[in-house]
Amino acid sequence: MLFVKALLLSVAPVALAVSHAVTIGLNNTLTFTPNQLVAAIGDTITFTVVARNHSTTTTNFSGKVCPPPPGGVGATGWDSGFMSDLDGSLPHFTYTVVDTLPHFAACMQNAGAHCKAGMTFALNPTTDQSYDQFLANAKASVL
Ligand SMILES: *[C@@H]1O[C@H](CO)[C@@H](O)[C@H](O)[C@H]1NC(C)=O
Ligand SMILES: *[C@@H]1O[C@H](CO)[C@@H](O)[C@H](O)[C@H]1NC(C)=O
Ligand SMILES: *[C@@H]1O[C@H](CO)[C@@H](O)[C@H](O)[C@H]1NC(C)=O
Ligand SMILES: [Cu+2]
Repeated sequence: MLFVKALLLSVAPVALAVSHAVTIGLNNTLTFTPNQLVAAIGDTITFTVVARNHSTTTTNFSGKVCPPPPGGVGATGWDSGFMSDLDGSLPHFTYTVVDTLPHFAACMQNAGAHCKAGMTFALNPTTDQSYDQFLANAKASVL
């Protein structure tokens, strides 16, 4: 019994990276599905555009949320650049999570119009910086 316990402890928890999938433009809408998720360091998030021409680009939680700036906000943020599915190629972009900070992203298409329409996404949002508040900030953003 003691031996079994020791054996179990020795093979104890190895955190396995999870691959998360986010769909951009489902049903030809200005959306990220899901629009928020919790992910751990080492996990990957693959964003796939399934309609039209969009981006996933980090931006500020508040203030001038839209449009997100080229290159994205934050040293550990991301910017897919424009990805067009107008040719049906289902382009995708993969981000590997490197910290536990909240990250807020939006689509930069149409000079921020998609972002302002609510095309937004949050990675590891918090109580203080919630997805719903970010969405409200995006909709209130002055282009
Ligand atoms: C897409 O369409 C399906 C089926 O009608 C619906 O269940 C889903 O909520 C829609 N999603 C979005 C983001 O429009
Ligand atoms: C995607 O959108 C960007 C920005 O509007 C534009 O420059 C680019 O030409 C578009 N791509 C396609 C294939 O239409
Ligand atoms: C984002 O916020 C930072 C810090 O407040 C600011 O310096 C920067 O200009 C903002 N960027 C945009 C695109 O609004
Ligand atoms: Cu868009």
